[in-house]
Amino acid sequence: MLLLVNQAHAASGDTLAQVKKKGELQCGVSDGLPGFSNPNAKGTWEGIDVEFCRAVAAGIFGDANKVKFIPLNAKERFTALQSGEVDVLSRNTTWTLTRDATMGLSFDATLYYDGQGFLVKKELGVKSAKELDGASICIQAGTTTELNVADYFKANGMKFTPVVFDTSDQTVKGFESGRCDVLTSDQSQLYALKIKLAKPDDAAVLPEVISKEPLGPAVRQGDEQWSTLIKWTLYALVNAEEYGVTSKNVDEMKASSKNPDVRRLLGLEEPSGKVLGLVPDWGYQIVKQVGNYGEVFDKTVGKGSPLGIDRGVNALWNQGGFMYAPPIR
Ligand SMILES: N[C@@H](CCC(=O)N[C@@H](CS)C(=O)NCC(=O)O)C(=O)O
Repeated sequence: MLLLVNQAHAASGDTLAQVKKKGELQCGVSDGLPGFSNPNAKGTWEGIDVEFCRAVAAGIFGDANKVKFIPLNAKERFTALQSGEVDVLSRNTTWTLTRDATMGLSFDATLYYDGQGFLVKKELGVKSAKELDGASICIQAGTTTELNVADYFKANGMKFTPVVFDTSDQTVKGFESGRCDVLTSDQSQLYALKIKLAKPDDAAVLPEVISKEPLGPAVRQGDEQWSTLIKWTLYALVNAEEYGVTSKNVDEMKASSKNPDVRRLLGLEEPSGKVLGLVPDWGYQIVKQVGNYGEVFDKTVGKGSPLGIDRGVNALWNQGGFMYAPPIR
């Protein structure tokens, strides 16, 4: 019965109305992955995927805290979204053709451009993934990781033994306890997982990146208003960085900026957040409460975080990266 109700809800295309009625956004995140979505010592969720949901809530409610985080492992995540258990999946999930076209899901924007890599024990003396013929490899079930590693070994005429786990904790423990020679996952996650190891310096990330992993939010297909709102939340974060609006200067910008791009972002000129069904000053609320894309990147996965990842291709388009948002006008 619950499933029927949820399916009806999913099909009716009124996710925004349902979320407003509930008074909170239900956001599907990982079971715990530093930098992306991970509860801190106080039990508060942190990470770039978490901040994205907080930005969505800031736009809907004017309050970034109106989010309930629902941890999901890789295998459960799509069912949770399809059945209506979560309103949005923000869980280091790769946008692929099969997921977009055949699962009743919609991927509309990329929050973090990633690619798959390998973590090896230094004692193996391996310097390249091409030297991994015959290796045993710890992988998480239900991921693109599982599929890509098979492709890579096949393409390079090599063999491997998969050692498959359901959660990242189990995968790391498997690697640490010697169940496998190598751990493979999205590269960003290798940095996150490496810091979880008892002896992080005994492991090394190999140079090869074997796939494209555009990670971003997914929603149910068939609710255009919701898809639009989700992607424009990301565009607000990115545009804010491009226009130099930060959580620190946003009040000053609101009071004195004459730049029409900034004024529209902050809801001072039309079109305001109302066209998305959001609070009129959606951009102001997002930047004030969550920060711009660069600030979010920095504190979660970037140089201001334990992961210390470079912006790389996740830099703005005008700084050599891929982050490009359509104009707010
Ligand atoms: N981006 C890939 C991999 C996603 C994935 O689940 N990676 C694992 C490897 S670290 C993970 O995040 N685990 C955390 C968890 O199970 O909650 C996908 O969408 O399939």
